[in-house]
Amino acid sequence: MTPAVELLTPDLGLRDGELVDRLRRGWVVHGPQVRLVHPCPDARYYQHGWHSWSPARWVRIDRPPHRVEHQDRRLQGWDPGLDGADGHVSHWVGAVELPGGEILLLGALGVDAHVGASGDHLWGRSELALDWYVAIGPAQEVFEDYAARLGERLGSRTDDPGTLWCTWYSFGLDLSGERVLDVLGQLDGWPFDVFLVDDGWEVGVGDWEPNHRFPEGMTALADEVRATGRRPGLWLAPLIAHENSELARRHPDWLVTDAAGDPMVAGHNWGGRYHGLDTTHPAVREHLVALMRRVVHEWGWTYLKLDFLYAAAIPGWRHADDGREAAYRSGIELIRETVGDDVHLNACGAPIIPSLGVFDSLRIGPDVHPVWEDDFNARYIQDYAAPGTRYAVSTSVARLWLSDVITVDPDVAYFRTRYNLLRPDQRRLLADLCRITGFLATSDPPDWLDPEEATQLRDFLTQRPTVERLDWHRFELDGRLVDFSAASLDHPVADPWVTSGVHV
Ligand code: 9PG
Repeated sequence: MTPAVELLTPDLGLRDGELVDRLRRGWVVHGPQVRLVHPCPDARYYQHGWHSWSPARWVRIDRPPHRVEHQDRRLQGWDPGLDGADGHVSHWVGAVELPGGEILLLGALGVDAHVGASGDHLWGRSELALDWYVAIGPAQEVFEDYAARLGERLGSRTDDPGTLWCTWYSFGLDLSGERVLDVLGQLDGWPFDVFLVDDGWEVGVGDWEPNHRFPEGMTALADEVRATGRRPGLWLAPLIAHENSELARRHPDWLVTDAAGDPMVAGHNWGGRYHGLDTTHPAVREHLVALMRRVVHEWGWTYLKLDFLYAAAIPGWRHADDGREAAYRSGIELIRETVGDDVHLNACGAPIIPSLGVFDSLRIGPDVHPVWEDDFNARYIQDYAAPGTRYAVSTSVARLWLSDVITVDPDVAYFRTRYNLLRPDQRRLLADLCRITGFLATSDPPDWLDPEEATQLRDFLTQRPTVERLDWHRFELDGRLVDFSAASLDHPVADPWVTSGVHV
């Protein structure tokens, strides 16, 4: 069936048949707004969240939009700039399933743009006029095509950092130089290329100096890592400042503010509020250059996980006002320029499309967790940006189409049963997702693993299975079927009898 797509942008002057032909080949239209009328009000809509942790999935257009309303909703990935928007809203890209199984996709070829679906139309809006990609075809093909066009506009940058060991998912903030050296010792003989010191080493979020638990200092620690033949990796959140940080106290004018000049709250963590830095402010730009020079050129860390990045793109007042995602992008471009091309930059909590072409790898889902889904969360608020292996797998699978333009990071896999409530099949699904992306990371310390778990981890790090994608959720790994439907938070295809017991 040929869908009756009506494209209501000015001056197209095309009749329907001609239009559909063009859309099958993929088409670029220009303007601040696009409206596409489609014949499928009860179909599913591909909703794409703002940053790494925000959900991406297929939702039914005729279900009420699901928004998490609590004080942390910014952190949870809902862009407050979209409050009041009608229907289901997306960032940069959305798509509708058409009868017969193909999709109609509308995607911005630039930043500061939104897409939404309500009733029988798909709309796109941006603050400034920009190019939009519109296409009809099989889902994977159309998404990959869109990604290729994005790559042409924003740049594409992929880099396999190799196998990675990260402190976060075993030790969290309970970190010290001593503990880091202990794990480094345990990893002797294990094939890890990168050793990543995650959150917990710093004096404060905004104050990027080692705390008292790291008396050896960051240069000596990077040297210790390098001496084991691994690349030293460090976590930092350079675009935020905690309310208690010295940076926030000394330089309130460096922060994104409200109209009254008070710092905007970008989220809550580390026992308080944190704010986003105004990356258009000349003093902030000087500060970022000095910080990156210190971490990379003075201390010697060459893999950086830059986190909570969305905070530099929240709505608010800035020194220069050319769009908030454009402001973010000018900040990360400055970081890239400062560190050079050889440093691997990993983006986390990052607005997705504005990060392309600058970062080497990008977290495409929320945090994994030694729990499939939190019971309270699943039952009551259904916040899919929260830590939970189900949420991480579901969102990451829905963003695999980005793989050609940036190395995608689905977070770490678990092999341990210690301190872990994941069932064996849930652990395997997560590890299979990591194998599919080729991003191979864990936080399991060898001394937490029994011999069988250790073998599984070693296989994970050393085997590179051939991957074939069968459809949106199903893959073959060395001929073995892997089906992500069990983790998926997609709404089922229209079925009037399925009304209870499903996620909103
Ligand atoms: C370090 C961690 C790890 C992790 C990141 C990020 O409060 N929160 O809602 C919240 C969300 C995400 C989060 C931490 C807290 O995780 O994704 O890998 O680096 O920061 O603090």
